[in-house]
Amino acid sequence: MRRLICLALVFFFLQGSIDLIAEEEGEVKVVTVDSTNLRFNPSTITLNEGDSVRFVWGNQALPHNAVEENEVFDSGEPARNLEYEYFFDYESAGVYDYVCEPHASVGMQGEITVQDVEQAVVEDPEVKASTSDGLPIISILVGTALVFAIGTSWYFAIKRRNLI
Ligand SMILES: [Cu+2]
Repeated sequence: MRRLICLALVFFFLQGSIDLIAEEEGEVKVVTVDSTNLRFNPSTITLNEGDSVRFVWGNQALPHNAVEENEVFDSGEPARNLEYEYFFDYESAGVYDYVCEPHASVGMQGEITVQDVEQAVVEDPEVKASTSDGLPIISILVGTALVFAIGTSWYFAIKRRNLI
C-alpha cells in the first residue's frame, strides 16, 4: 500500500517535469534600429511571459547595444551587426527599460512590458505526445490507473472496517 503511494508520487513528479519540457514555445518579437540610426524600432513592445525579444540589426553606421537598466539583459558591446535574443520566463511579468549605451544621452531607449499569463501548460495529450515522444500519455495513463487503484483499495479498506 505504502509502495503504491510512493509510486504514485514519483509519477506525479515525473509528469510535472515532462510538462516543463513540453512548455509551449512563445512568440519572438523583433526590435531593430530605425533609419535615424538613433532609435529602436519599435521602441515599445508588449510581450507575454514565455515570449522572447530579439534585437537584430546589420550594417549599421553606428554601433548599438541593448542594456536593461537593472541588467536583466545585456546584448554586450555595441555592435554594427547584432543578433541577440532574451527569453522572458514565467516569473518575469513587469516593465523593462533599456538603453543603447553609446546613444542613451540622445534618447536611444526602449521599453518592454511583459504581461502576466497563466502558465501555458499544454493540456492536450495529443500535442504533448507530438512534442515529447508519447511519454506523457504513458505517465498520465499509469498515474490515473495508480490513483484509481489507491482510491479503490482505500474505499474497500474503509468499507471492510464498516466505516461507511
Ligand atoms: Cu545606439
